[in-house]
Amino acid sequence: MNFSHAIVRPPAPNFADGITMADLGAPDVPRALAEHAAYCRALEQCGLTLTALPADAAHPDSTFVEDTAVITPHVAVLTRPGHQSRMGEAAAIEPALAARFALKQIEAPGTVDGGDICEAGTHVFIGLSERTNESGGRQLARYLEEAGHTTALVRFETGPGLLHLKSGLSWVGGRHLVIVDALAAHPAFTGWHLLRVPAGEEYAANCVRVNDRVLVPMGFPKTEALLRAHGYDPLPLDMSEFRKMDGGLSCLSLRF
Ligand code: CIR
Repeated sequence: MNFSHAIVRPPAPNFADGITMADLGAPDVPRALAEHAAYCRALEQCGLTLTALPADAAHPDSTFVEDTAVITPHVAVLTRPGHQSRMGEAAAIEPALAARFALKQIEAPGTVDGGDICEAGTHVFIGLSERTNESGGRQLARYLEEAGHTTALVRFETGPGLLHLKSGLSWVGGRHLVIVDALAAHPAFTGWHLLRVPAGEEYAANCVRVNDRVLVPMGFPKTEALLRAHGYDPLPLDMSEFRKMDGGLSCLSLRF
């Protein structure tokens, strides 16, 4: 949660051609660009230095940079995204990451989307989903454990609003996990203090602790109140256009 840098990539003009299960209409690209700019300013306000990569129209979902890598203080792993249309995003971001990190790599037949990986201090939850398969999850777990992390595999059912594990789960500090009801009964979360997002506010379960603040999507007052009640300082951001493409706050940056 203590970060000094982030890598971001603005949405490309063909952002609306990306993959989505959400039934919220097509995103407005100029508005998405404005929301992305506000997101970048918020990260800077939290003390981060940003590296902004150029928009990549070869991959309409490429603004969701989080899916291409898993970066912890101890290891950096280039993923192999689980949807055919997104696989090339890993190669596209590799030079920017290889300049900073000695990269490990997920190999075929493994697939991993970074959105399925939730760091909680030294412990890491690895979601097994329609994007992250067992081979990918196990390869990643090995890299993480070799670097000193503990890991837990969390198999879950993809569904509307739950594309990735982190669509419904965030670690905000200490033993606190923000979580949707659909995930809360999984044994991997036994012993953790679960902050369950109120019904109707499931989208707000994707929030991001960045230094002293917790970035939260705008428009979910009960979740903001829940966070405040536990001592956190929420920073709401408009995510309307990214939500239309199944994206959340965490997906828009790689933080380290
Ligand atoms: C996709 O379906 O892959 C994109 N439209 C959304 C990816 C969101 N990424 C994330 O939650 N980490």
